Amino acid sequence: MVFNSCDTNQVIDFNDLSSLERIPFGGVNPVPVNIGDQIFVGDVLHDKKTDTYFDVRHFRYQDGSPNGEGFVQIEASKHTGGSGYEVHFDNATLWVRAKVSFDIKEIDFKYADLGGNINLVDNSTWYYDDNFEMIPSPTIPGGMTIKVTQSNNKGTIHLSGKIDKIKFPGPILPREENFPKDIYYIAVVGGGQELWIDDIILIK
Ligand SMILES: [Ca+2]
Ligand SMILES: [Ca+2]
Repeated sequence: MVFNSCDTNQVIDFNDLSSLERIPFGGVNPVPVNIGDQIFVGDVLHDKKTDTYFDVRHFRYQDGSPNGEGFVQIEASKHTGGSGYEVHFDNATLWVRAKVSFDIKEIDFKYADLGGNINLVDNSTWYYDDNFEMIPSPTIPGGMTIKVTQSNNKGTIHLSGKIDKIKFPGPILPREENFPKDIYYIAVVGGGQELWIDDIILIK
């Protein structure tokens, strides 16, 4: 899906390192983000350009148990087909807190799944599966409509339909007590064990 430059959809491409900062667990002072820095569960990744916050949370296994040892990192790896840098997930999920002036109608993102399993949170429903394309479509029980286009381990996810703002469901791990509880998240774009994502587009 292509948007022209006057569209007000919000695109987060992770390409400008000077726009990114990490708020370490338990801290208030942001630190710079360099290529390959591990941003752990409990930390926050902030994109200053779009004023979007990403809470790094645990990866959850099929039985619901959490893995709190994971992290994300910015890489120049080019797995997803996006431009510039992309985000690598190692047993983690990213929760989006976006300060947008419009209701989110659709969400797109590019991904590459090079191993392990994935998480996706559809409103308040957690999914665990081998691959995004195995999530039953088009309408998944949390109420969103999902379209997965995948070829050779990479693809695009398009979410539409009922995209709620959701409240933080409460801390699962001690490090997650750091996250604000009184604000809404627009969605979780997902996470995985050996996953890369890029070009998150929040669509009016
Ligand atoms: Ca990028
Ligand atoms: Ca997989």
